Formats: sequence, C-alpha cells, structure tokens
Amino acid sequence: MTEQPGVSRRQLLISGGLAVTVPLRPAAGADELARPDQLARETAYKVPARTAAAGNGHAPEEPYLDGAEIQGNVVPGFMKPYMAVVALRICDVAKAKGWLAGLAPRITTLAEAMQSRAKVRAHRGLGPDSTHQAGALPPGMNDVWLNIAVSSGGLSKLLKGGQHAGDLGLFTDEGFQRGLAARSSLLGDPVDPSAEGNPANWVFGGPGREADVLLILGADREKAGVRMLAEVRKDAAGSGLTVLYHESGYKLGANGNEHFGFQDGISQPGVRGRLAGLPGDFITPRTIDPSHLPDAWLYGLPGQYLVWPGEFVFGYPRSGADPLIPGQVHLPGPAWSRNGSYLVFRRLRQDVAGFRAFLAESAKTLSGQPGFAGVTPEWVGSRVVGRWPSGAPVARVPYADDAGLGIDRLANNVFGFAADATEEPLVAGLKAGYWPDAKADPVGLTCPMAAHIRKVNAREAASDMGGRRASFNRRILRRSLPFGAPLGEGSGYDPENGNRGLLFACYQASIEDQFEFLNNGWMGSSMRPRSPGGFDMMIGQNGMPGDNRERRCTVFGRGAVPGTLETMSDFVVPTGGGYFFSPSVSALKDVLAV
Ligand code: N7H
Repeated sequence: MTEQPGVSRRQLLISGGLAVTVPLRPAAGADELARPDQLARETAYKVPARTAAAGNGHAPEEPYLDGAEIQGNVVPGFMKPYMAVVALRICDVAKAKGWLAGLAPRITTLAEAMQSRAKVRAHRGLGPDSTHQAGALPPGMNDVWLNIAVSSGGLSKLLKGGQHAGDLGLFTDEGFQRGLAARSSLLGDPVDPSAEGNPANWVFGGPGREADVLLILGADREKAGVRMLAEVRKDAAGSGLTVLYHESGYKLGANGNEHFGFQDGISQPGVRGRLAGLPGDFITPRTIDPSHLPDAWLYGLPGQYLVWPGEFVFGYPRSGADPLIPGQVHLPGPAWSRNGSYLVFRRLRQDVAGFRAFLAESAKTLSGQPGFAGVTPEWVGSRVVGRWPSGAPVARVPYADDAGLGIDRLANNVFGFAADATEEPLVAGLKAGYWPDAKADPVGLTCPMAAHIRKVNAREAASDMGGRRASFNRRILRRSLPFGAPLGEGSGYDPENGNRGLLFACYQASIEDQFEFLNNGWMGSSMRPRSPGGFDMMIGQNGMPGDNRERRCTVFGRGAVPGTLETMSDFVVPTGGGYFFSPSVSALKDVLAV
C-alpha cells in the first residue's frame, strides 16, 4: 500500500487490506491436542463465517481476555502515579518457590485493574470540559498493586528438574533467551567498557548482576506504595532471594511529564478484546460514533488504532492483513505461557542539562539560517519529539504549543503522516476541542522523519517494513514513570547530580520484533523507517566509540528549507535493566512455584 495524498486515513487503512480469511477462535481442544513444539509456533485455526464478513457489515469479533489470569500491568496497565521496581536474584530455589506461591494471590490481575481504571475514567471524563480533572483521583481511591516477571535465567532455575524442565527452550524469542545485557550492543548501547551505558557499569542487569525476578508495584499514593515496597523487599530477602536493585518512580505534574519536559504516555495502542461487565464489554473504550463505520471499529480514542491482543499477550490473535479481521493466534512459548507477556525494563538516565543545552545551541545555530529565523529551543524540542511539551502534536499545531490540545485526549492523537486527518463524529456526550486538522506530511516537512514519535510509530504511513500492518505489529504497551527529582530551570543546583531519568517498561509478545526492532531498527537508524531523515536525536544511540557516535537529523524551516541537527552526546543513557516474562497467575502458581 502506498501513500496517496488526498486519500483519507480510513481509506488507507482498509483499501489494499487483503480480506484474508483468518479465523478467530481455536478449534475445540486445539491447545490440549497440540504438541509443545507446535504450540511454540503460530497456530492455524478455523474461520468463523461471521468473522470473515467483518468488512461487510459485522463488527470485528474480538476475543474475551482472561481477566483473572493476565497481570494487570500488561493490560490495561497500572497507570498509577507511583511505581516501584525491585530486581531480585534467586539464591535458594526451594525457598523462592514458597515465596512465589505466597505471592500469587497478591498479583493484581487485568480484571482488578480494569475495575479501578473504569472508576478513574468515569471520574475524570474526556474532552475539553473535563481537562481540569487531569490527574485527579476518585475519592477514597488508594490501590497498591503488585506484578511479577521472571527472566530466562530465573525460569531456568525455577523449571530445573521439574515436570516442565524442557520448556524454557520453547520460548522462541532469542532476545528473551539471551537477555538484555547480551543484546545491549545490538541496541546501540556503548561498547566501550568504561562508558556509563555499557552493561559492565549498570546498576543491575550487567554481567554477573542479571536479575531472575522483577517486581513492579503501582500505587495511587506514594505512602502506601513505599510501605509495600519495604514489605516485599523484606519478604523476598527472607525467602531465598537477594535484592539487587530497587527504585521508585513518580508521575511528574498532573499530566505526567518526563524529565526533558514533555508529556509522556499519550499514545498507546488500543488493545482489542473484551471483558464481561464493561460498556460494550470492551477493554479499550470506544469513542467514535458507532454509525460512523468502519472508523468506529478501527479506533478506541480518536486516532488510537485498535490492535489485536496477540501482539501483546500470548495465546490471542495477532494483527492480520486487514485490521478488522483477527490474524493467527500467537503462542510463542509453551502451553502454560498463554496469558503471559514479555516485559522489557530499562533504567534510562536522562542528561537533562545536556539535552537543554543541545536544544539551545541548535536553536541559536538554526535561527541564523534562512527559513529558521526566530526558532526557539522549544521549537527544536518539538521537532525532536514530534510533540510540543504539552503533548500537542506538531502535526496539528506546527508553530506554537497549545496546552489545551496537549491534554485533550479526544484530539491529541488525531493525526497521521500519509494523509490529511479530520476529526471523527464521537459517541453522544463526547466532544473534542476545536483545533486545526493535521495535514498529510509524507516527507516530514512538519513532523520530521527523525522525530521520536515518528521513529517509533509509522502510524498509517508505509514504512520500510511495508504498509500499515507493519506498524501494527511493532507496537508496545509502555508502562514507564520517571525517577529522580526534576532539574530546576537555570539555578545550576542539582540535588540528584544528574541521576534522573525514566524507569522504562514495556510489554509485548516479541522482544525481537517489537522493543528491539524499534530500538535498533528504527530509532537507531538514520535511514529507517522511511527515507533518510536521520537518527532519533533524543534517544537513538549508535554504539560506536569516538567520532562515530555523531548523530544527525534533518528538520525543515519555513518554505521547506532543510536544516541539520547534530550531536556527539547521548542524552539517554542505559544504566540497568533486563528482559522478563510476565506469566499468567496460574502459570506462576502451578508451574513456577512448584
Ligand atoms: Fe518514547 N519523552 O518523554 O521525551 N516518548 N521516550 N520511547 N515513545 C513518546 O505519545 C521518551 C522510549 C515510544 O504512538 C513521547 O506518549 C523518553 C523508548 C513509543 O505516537 C515522548 C524516553 C521506546 C511512543 C517520549 C523514551 C519508546 C513514544 C510522546 C527515554 C521504545 C508512542 C508522548 C528516556 C523502544 C509514539 C506519547 C506514538 C512516545 C519520550 C524512550 C517508544 C514525549 C524521555 C526506549 C512507541
């Protein structure tokens, strides 16, 4: 599928989508009958006639997700203002199994997290009239939640000698098998062993300090979260595990900024799937007027594409060639990995002073060039990210930030790159604010090809990997929060001595094809996802020592005049982390804890 100016996003999404007749539900008993090695691959299922007709008038038949089995930070995500991570090493396997068995009933599930999310959504509302509620909690809400994930090293210890001893090999993801430290150079992390970002110097996760288990906590209130953090550390330390690392993260400001000053966590894929008891049973709320088809079937929030759950959770249909028709069910591990998901955790230190200086110097250099007169550091930042600090997309407001648009969730994702985008009619009672429509921007004159949000999500535009489907199966569910106190503007005093950043966490069904692909395939490449545009200047690294670390990208000023941004510095430095598998509650109880 190629981009065609003047063709609507909707047409782009459904035209050229081959009506592949891929089935939805497994044939009865398929799980039980298949051999483990078969389960490790994508499995073919029968086609219900109604599903094949999705494009002809029936809504896509979305699967029910197992609300009691899937951990809540995978779907729908904790999204709490407090987060903590605890990295653990198993020293005594038998004791650790007892500890896991005790932990299983405390794991917050998808169903539990959804109940709380529904209350928060109802309290905050959507649209410009409710924006004063951003960040507000419903009265009395004081959740403290816990999730767990295990690395391949941890699985190897826990499965050894048991009934499932051979199952680790059935996880088909090479990244997961080898672990983050082994894959670090592939991600573009510094290869020089003396560099801060080299695994040899990580706070945990480097050679000899790899974690077997990662706990993730989320809480509405810091006090309760910190209390639980102390409790779980104490329990773990007394149960055959060593605490390698723990750290707390906090939402910055009501809207959730990160340390460079931008609102984060705006664009998440809408996960298709149902859970009984929700409006329409949908896990991702639907906001497009149901008579406006097929868009009402394509989006959750306006501009938020719905993605089949198998891209994130093991054992569900993935994206097919047609977004309305489920693809093949994906179970890239042993039978008990169903309802699980891979978790990538990276502790990313952010050099805030360095990034600010880069924006200021770039603005100074550019503003002396034709087409760039008057550009500010904030303008440069907006081109590096693709959004202004408030979250407003440059695609809709190219010349100046607009705080209202930044927090209007019915409007701040309504843009594509291939075609003009227009507001959609919404369900009764919802109304987006009025903002200029985004224009098609196929070559990045407004939102540069190298802008962070364009590097990690090609949206509906074609990329080097193909048409829009190629973008759908690269999506990740981000669950990050910043650590460290913010750096004040201008004072020069830094209580953290530069040690602040992002506790970056994301879930996906393939580490290689999703997180790693985004990192080295797109962010760390100057030529991809499409046409040479340069590196992701904020996050991209290129691993090379010395002068080869130079990174550049192209931005455009008035009259489509090109300019160059360049730096030798890494503003985001990896300082720890690991690759993990987040099992279902049953797998934790019945496979890992026995
Ligand atoms: Fe990125 N930032 O705060 O400046 N990110 N990111 N990210 N990021 C996004 O839509 C940031 C990182 C993605 O669908 C925004 O939430 C920082 C890694 C994806 O339009 C901002 C760091 C990876 C999206 C940031 C960091 C990604 C996204 C715009 C590290 C994956 C959604 C607001 C310190 C490998 C794109 C938003 C879309 C958006 C920031 C890291 C991925 C402001 C500071 C490592 C998929």
